[in-house]
Amino acid sequence: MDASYHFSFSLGVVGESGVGKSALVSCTQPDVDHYPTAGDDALADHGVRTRSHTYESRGAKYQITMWEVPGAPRYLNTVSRYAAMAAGAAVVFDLSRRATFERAELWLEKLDETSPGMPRVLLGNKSDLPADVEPEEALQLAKKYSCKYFETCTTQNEQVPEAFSTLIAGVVSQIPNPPEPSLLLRKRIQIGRALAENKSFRAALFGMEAP
Ligand SMILES: Nc1nc2c(ncn2[C@@H]2O[C@H](COP(=O)(O)OP(=O)(O)OP(=O)(O)O)[C@@H](O)[C@H]2O)c(=O)[nH]1
Ligand SMILES: [Mg+2]
Repeated sequence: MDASYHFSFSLGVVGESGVGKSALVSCTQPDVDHYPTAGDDALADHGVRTRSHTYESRGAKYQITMWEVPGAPRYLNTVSRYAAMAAGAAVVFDLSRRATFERAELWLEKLDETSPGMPRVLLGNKSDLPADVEPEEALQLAKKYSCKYFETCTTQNEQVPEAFSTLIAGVVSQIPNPPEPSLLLRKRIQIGRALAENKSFRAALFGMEAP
């Protein structure tokens, strides 16, 4: 794991079983080997899978940990526990299976309960398949929960980078200037080792003179 980041935070990927959460995480992190989920999940960690990567923007390095909770109903409470630690979340449904769209609102509500105002995106995945959900309906749901909507396809990596960049930008834009630790913690963003140890960078961020 790269310890040279300035900030770190986690993002949740939630939604019904089989909508493509694991595929989306793999798409975002192509260098990491595929990992098992769903039926073959180890119950010891409540089926939660986490993976980290670094992301750079405007000279700052972020360590981003993505976690995915399997879509089976027995994991709904696990989501709340993890959502309480996340800085942002993607709620995913399968465009070709209407029932998963109807359940997406439950996941959005659940996130609102634990993390009101947290940056989120709504993803209608599998845009390569015949759609069972009208774009207007999904846009309306996204509007109700103040999030952006993307139609993604993991097999062709369509709209996946755009969707996660938007989510990450939403989190990054909440970093206060100066990055006061208690405000950061409220947004579930941690200060990384690079920021803690790099006095000149920290000084610039805090608007102080470098020693
Ligand atoms: N056609 C199509 N199939 C996809 C797409 N994304 C994922 N899939 C397929 O959908 C199935 C389920 O994908 P997963 O990523 O395992 O779904 P999941 O949401 O992680 O499921 P759980 O872990 O059980 O909650 C797999 O067979 C994927 O190959 C897509 O964009 N288009
Ligand atoms: Mg999965």
